[in-house]
Amino acid sequence: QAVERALHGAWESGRMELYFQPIVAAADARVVGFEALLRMRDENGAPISPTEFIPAAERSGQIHDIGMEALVRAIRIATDWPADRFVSVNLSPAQFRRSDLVERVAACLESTGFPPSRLELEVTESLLIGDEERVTDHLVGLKALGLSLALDDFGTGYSSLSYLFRFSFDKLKIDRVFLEGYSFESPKHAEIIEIIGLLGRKLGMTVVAEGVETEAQREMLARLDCDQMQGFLFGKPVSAAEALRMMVQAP
Ligand code: G
Ligand code: G
Ligand code: MN
Ligand code: NA
Repeated sequence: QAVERALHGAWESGRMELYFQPIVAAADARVVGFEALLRMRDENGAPISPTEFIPAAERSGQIHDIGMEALVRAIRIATDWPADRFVSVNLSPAQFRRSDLVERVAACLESTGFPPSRLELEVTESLLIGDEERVTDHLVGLKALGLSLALDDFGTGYSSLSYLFRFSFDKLKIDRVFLEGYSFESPKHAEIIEIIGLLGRKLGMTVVAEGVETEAQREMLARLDCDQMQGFLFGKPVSAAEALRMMVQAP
C-alpha cells in the first residue's frame, strides 16, 4: 500500500529515475552499451528496492505506464550517446498482458526517432511459462520493429529449455547466480557457464555474463569465450550524467 502510494507522481517529483550499468565487450572491456535500471525513493527520500516496487507496480497495474515512461526516458538519454552504443531496457512479464505493448513501443521509437538497432529489450525466461500465444505474438511484433531482444536471468527460471524452440532471442544473459562463489578451486561454475555459453552461441545468440565482480571471474569468462560482460568489476549502475562521462572519457 505504502509502496503503491509512493509510486504515484514518482517520475514527476524526481523520486523515480533511471540508472545505467555498463555492459562491456569481453575482448577489450570497452563499454558497448548500458542497461537502464529503475531507482526509486519514498516521500521521505529513503530508497525502495526495485525488487519491492516493481512487484507492487505489477500488482496495481502501474507497471504499464512506469515501464513505458522508463523506455521513453532511457531512449531520450541514449540519444546523447555515441551512435555505436546501445541501451537495454527491462520489460516486465506483466507488460506483455496488454494487447497494445508493441504499438506503444513503436510509438516510442517513432516519437524519438531513435534507431531501433540501438535498442535492446530484456525479458526474463519466466515470461514464457504457460506459452501464451499473446507473448509470442508480442515478441515477434517487437522483433519486427528492428530492435534486439535479450533473454535475461537465464538459467534461474522454472521453465524448460523447450521454450528456445518457440522464439529466437538475439541475446542470452547468463544469470549472476552461476558466477556467485566462483574460485579457481570450483571448476563446476566454469563448466556450467561454458555449456550455457555454447548453447547460446549454437543458437546464434550474443552471450553475456552478468554479475562479474572479480578478476578471477573475468579471466575464467575470457577463456570461455563469452561476448559481453556486466557487473560491479566494470561498473555499478550510475546516473545518466555519469554514464555519459564514462563514454566521453573512454571513447
Ligand atoms: O537494479 P537491481 O539489481 O536492484 O534490480 C533488481 C531487479 O529489478 C532486477 O531483476 C531488474 O531486472 C529489475 N528492474 C530494474 N529496473 C527495471 C525496469 O525498468 N523494469 C523492470 N521490469 N524491471 C526492472
Ligand atoms: O534481473 P536483472 O539482470 O535485470 O538485474 C540487474 C540487477 O543486477 C541490477 O539491480 C544490478 O544492480 C544487479 N547487479 C549488476 N551487476 C551486479 C554484480 O556484479 N553483482 C551483484 N551482486 N549484483 C549486480
Ligand atoms: Mn536485466
Ligand atoms: Na539478469
